[in-house]
Amino acid sequence: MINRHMGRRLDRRDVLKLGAGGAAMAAVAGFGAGAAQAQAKMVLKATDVHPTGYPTVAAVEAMGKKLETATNGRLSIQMFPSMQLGGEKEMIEQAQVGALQIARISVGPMGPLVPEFNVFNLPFVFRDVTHMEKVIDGPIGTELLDKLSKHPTAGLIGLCYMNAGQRHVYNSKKPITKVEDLKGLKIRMMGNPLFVDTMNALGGNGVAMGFDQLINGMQTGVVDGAENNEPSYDSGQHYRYAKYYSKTGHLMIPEILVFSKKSFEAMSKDDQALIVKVSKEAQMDQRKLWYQREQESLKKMIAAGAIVNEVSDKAPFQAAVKSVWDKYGAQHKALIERISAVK
Ligand code: BDP
Repeated sequence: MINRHMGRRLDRRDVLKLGAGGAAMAAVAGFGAGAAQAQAKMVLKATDVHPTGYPTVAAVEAMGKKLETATNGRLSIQMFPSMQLGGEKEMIEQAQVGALQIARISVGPMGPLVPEFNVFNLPFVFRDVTHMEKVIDGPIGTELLDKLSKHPTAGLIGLCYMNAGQRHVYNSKKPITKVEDLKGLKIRMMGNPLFVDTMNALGGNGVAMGFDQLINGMQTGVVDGAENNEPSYDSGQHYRYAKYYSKTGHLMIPEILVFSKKSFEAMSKDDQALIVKVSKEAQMDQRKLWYQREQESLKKMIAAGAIVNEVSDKAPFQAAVKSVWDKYGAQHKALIERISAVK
């Protein structure tokens, strides 16, 4: 597969060849001894859809530096940014088989795997960013990460969350100031039926598509636009294809860092604990970078020609997505109540 923006994309065979710290782990299996495990050098492969310099990428790289320092270089992280290993779907699959260790993905595609995550994916579920941060930093956040880690077939360990601001609709046709403006617009949504239902409930036409397909989708007119936070819109240069950026703020979905369960279980308890510790620190490191980047991106995209508008009355948008809450929220009433009780 060729990715025009990044040069040749690695395919699954390359990934397996590059190894999941594979040689090191094979050596461990051969020795079968704890001592060998403690000494095995491992390069943890990490991936992200975003490019170098993006807050999530920088935070995971910083995590790698901490691992190197703490283990005298025995553990390190090699980052594959910019969708080099595919979109989020491919990233999840590779982590599941141990072909990569760390995938930084959105909670968005996690909903079909662990249904409780769909509560974070419900439109307008968080009052504001502070509310969202309190939820992910507190017991609910931890419980959901544990649910993922204990899931019998997901094959992933949930390490930590990261910030991703609010998602706003952008398109090539017109500014969205009221819910009726979405009518007839084809808007790319993340791969989870909840999001397509959300866009359809708002009156648009939701189209499920990988992030790695989006530019092509906008160029060919398969979609008129998409929805995302400012840093994604800016770093993907999506303003070149869809200049109207309307602050609908309909979704506030945290990011999640997942680790391959297969690889994790092959590591010593001490190494596992170290990875958990540095990832909790990464959750906070990323947050600082995020707030700076949001501001920078907003300035950059406006300078590049994006036309940004506020949406003053969100109430009709909230009313329109009631069917989504009925369909995906009814089975999680208690969790939703706990979330709204977080002050
Ligand atoms: C971005 C997330 C990224 C998602 C992307 C998307 O950081 O993980 O893949 O949105 O819309 O905000 O797919």
